[in-house]
Amino acid sequence: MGTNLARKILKAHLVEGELTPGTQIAIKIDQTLTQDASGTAAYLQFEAIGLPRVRTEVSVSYVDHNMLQMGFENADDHRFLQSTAHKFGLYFSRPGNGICHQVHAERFAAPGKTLLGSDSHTPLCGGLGMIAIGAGGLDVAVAMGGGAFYLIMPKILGVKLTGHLQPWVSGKDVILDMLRRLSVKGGVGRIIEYFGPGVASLGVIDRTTITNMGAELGATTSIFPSDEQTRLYLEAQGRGASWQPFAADEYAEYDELIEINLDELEPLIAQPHMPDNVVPVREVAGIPVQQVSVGSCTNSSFRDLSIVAHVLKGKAVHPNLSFTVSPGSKQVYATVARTGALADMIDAGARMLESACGPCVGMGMAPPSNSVAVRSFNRNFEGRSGTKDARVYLASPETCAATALTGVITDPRDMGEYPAIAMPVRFDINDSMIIPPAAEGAEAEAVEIQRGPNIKPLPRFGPLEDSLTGEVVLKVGDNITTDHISPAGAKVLPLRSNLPALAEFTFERVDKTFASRAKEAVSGFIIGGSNYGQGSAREQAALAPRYLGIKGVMALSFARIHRSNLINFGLVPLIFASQEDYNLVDQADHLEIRQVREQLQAGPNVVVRNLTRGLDINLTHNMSQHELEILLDGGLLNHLKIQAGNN
Ligand code: MIC
Ligand code: SF4
Repeated sequence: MGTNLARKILKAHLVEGELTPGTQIAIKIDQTLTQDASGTAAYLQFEAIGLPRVRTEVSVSYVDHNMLQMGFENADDHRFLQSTAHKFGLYFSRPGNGICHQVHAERFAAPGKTLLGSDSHTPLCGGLGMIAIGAGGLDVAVAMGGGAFYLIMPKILGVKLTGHLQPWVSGKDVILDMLRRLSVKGGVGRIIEYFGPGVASLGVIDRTTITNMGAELGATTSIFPSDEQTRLYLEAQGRGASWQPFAADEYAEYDELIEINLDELEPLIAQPHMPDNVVPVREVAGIPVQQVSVGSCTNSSFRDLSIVAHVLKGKAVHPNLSFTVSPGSKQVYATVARTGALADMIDAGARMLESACGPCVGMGMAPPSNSVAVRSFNRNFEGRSGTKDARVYLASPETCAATALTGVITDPRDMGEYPAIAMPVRFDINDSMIIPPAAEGAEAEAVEIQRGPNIKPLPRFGPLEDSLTGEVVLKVGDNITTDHISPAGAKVLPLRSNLPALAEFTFERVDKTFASRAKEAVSGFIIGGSNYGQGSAREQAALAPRYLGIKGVMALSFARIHRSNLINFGLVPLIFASQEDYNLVDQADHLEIRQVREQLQAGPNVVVRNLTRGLDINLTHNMSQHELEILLDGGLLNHLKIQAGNN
C-alpha cells in the first residue's frame, strides 16, 4: 500500500512522535500567518516570549478583519501590527490588500510546506498541496519563534472524487455536500485528503473553497495534491518557481474513505443557523430574500466574481434586496476592474465593499431585522451577521447571483448557459501593499513598536491551583461556537487587544449576565455539550473566561482549536463520560475538584464533587504529557518562561 499525501508532508516535518492516529506529534512549521483580530494578542505574546526575530521561512501579518474605523481603536491596532511586523521580521499586508487566506494563496503558499495561522480558515492553502492548520495566536507565536506545533495525529480521511462538476455547480457545492454527509463534527480529529480522477478537473479556486470550509467540518485541515492545476495557478501568480508536484502514492492507504461523484452534485444551500443544515437549493427555492452578499475567504476570487458579473450583466438586482460584493484581494479587485466585470456588477446595483472580511465577521452590512440573507460565506451562526433574528443561508456565488436577480432563493441552473470563465494566464502582479520587514540588526532594532491606548498589556496568570472549587456559571448544550463565547462584530472586535473591555462581552449572545456573574462567583466552571468551542480560532474565547475567573470547562467533547486554547490559557478541559453524567450538573451548582493537580497527573480519571447535589462524577481528561505540563504551569506562556529559566 502506498502513502497518502498528508502523511508524506507530516513525515517530512515531524520533530516528535510517530504518525499514529490519536497520539501526540510535533511538526516543524515553515510559514505562519496572522490576521489583525487575532494578531494583536499573538504579537504581544511573541514579545513576551522575548525573541527579537521570527525564525520561520515566511511569516505574514495581515489586516483584514477590523477594518471599520469608527474610533481610534482599529487604526491603532493596524499601526501596532505594522510596527511589530517590521521589527520582528514579518511581511505586513496592509489594510485593503485583502483577506489573509486569499492573499496568502496568491502570494506566499507553496506546495509541500507547512503553514500555521491564527485563524480557523488557514486550511484554505491546503488547496495548493500544503498542510495548513489553524491555531490560537499563542501557538502561532511559538511557531514564529521556531517552536514546533504540537497536535494529536489525526486520522486521514480520503475523499475520492470521480466525475466532473456540472454547469452551475462549483466547489462550494462539494463542501456543502461534505457538510451534509458528515456534519459540523464529522471532521474532528481528521485531515481530509481529496484524491482520485475528479481532482484534475477542479481548478485551484474550487479546491481552496473546499479546503477553506473544511474548517466547518471541524477537520484539522484539508488537502489537495499539487498538480498541473496548481502549476498553472502559481505561474499566473508569477510564482512558478514555488511549484513542485506532490501527490499520494498510487493505491495510497487512508484511515477512512468516502467517495463523491461530482457528476451527481447539484446546487446546495446551508439553511440557518449551522453550516451543516444543507439541502438542495431547489428545495428552498422561492423564499424571499432581503440581502445577498458575495465575498469572504470562501468565495471571493476572480472566478467567483466573474461568474456573478456574468449573471448580472445588463440586468439589475432585485429591488427588494441589497447586494454586496467584497473582492477577496486587491489583486481580484484590480483584475475584475480590468476585465470589466466590476462595471457590470456596479451597473447592476452591487454595493462594492473593500477587500476584507466585512459582513462575514459582522463588520457592517447587518441584514434587516427578521430578514433572510443568502451569502457565499462559510458561517451562518445565529447573530454572527449582526442581526440576531436574521436567517442566513450559505451558498455558491452562482446561487447568490441568481438570487440577487430574482429576489428569491433561486437555483442557478435557471440562469441559462453556464459561462466559461477564462482565468488569466498571468495576473498583473503588484505587491505594493505588502511591506517587507526591516533588515535584521540595527535597522530592525531601531523600529519602535507603536502602541495606542487600545493596546493593553497581557494579564499574568498563576499556576494551576492544588484544588479547584467554584460555581457552574453557565451550562450550555451541543455545538457551542466560539462566536457564542466571544462574539465578533463591529462593536466587540476592536476590543481584541483590550482584554478587560472585551471580557465584558463573553457569552453576551447566550446570557448577558455571564460576565458579571462570573466575576461575582470569583471562581467558576462552564458546562458544555458535545463539540464545545467549534468555529473560529480566537483564543479570546479561552482567555476572556479565564480573566473572568473560570477555572475549567466540562463538556461531552471539545473542538480541537478551542481545546488547545483552553490548555494554553490554563483552563482545565474535562470530558463527561455520558449524557447522564452531563445531566448530573446544573447551572449554579457548586463543584469541587480536590487535588486536581495530583488527579490529572495520576491518569485520565478526574473525580468532580457536586457539592450542591452531594455526589461524585467521574470525568476524564485526554491531555498529553506536554499539554499537562502547560496546564499545570498555568498556561503556555508561563510554561515557556519556566522552561527558559531551567535551560
Ligand atoms: C472567523 O471567521 O470567525 C474569524 C473572525 O476569522 C476567526 C478569527 C478570529 O476570531 O480572530 C477564525 O475563523 O478563526
Ligand atoms: Fe474573514 Fe470570514 Fe474568512 Fe473569518 S471566515 S477569515 S471573518 S472572511
